[in-house]
Amino acid sequence: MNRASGDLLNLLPSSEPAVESLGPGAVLLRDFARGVAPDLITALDGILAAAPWRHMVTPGGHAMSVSMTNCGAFGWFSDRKGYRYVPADPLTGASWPAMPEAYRALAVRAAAESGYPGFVPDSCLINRYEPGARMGLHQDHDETDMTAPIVSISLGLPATFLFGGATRKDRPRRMRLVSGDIVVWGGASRLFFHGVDPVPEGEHKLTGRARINLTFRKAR
Ligand code: MD3
Ligand code: FE
Repeated sequence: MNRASGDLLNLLPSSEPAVESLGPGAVLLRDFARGVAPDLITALDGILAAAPWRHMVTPGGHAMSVSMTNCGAFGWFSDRKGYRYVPADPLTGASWPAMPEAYRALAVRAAAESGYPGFVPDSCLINRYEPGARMGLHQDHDETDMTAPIVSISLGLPATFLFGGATRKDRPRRMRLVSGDIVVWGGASRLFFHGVDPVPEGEHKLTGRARINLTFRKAR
């Protein structure tokens, strides 16, 4: 017996999240971060004071339309020399800001709810999409331990997420992610191609003209 199995039982109050499977190892927790979203945005101000938004440059020499920063022991970084995780912010030379405990705890709880107990994130890449910004289809393969999932928290403006397959030619499914949604990508989905369509114009009370995505990773 579980929440999805009953009819009358589902009328009972419950603090359990709505858990939806998206594919092998991928789980959508709709609204999971909604209540704490304002606190997550408040904590972001402290991170940005030390590590401001910047448009990273791809090895091909193009500035990404998404602006980024990081917190945690390691941060994802890209320039002409390639993609990699680094312990210090190349912009300032200082260590990346610490991962706020509220961030870490939420990501660990989301992973556990999704079937990944013992997730130990050491990196949080923070993406900022202004209207028009997008992320082309790609795989996340710069991490060492592919048995660890990636936890993604959407905040602010909605976006259409592209969820592909193991090869670039697998036609991606499109799904809308809104503020407060968390997706946990593990198992076979961990190396699936994915991306984000250009974010439509809009205004959100938490973030203004922006979508912000927190992605928790075990980099090393
Ligand atoms: C799906 N970010 O930073 S969520 C990224 O919304 C990235 O900002 C997107 O893709 C965003 O690399 C997507 C995170 C995500 C991360 C890893 C995945 C989705 C994934 C791995 C497999 C499938
Ligand atoms: Fe990605």
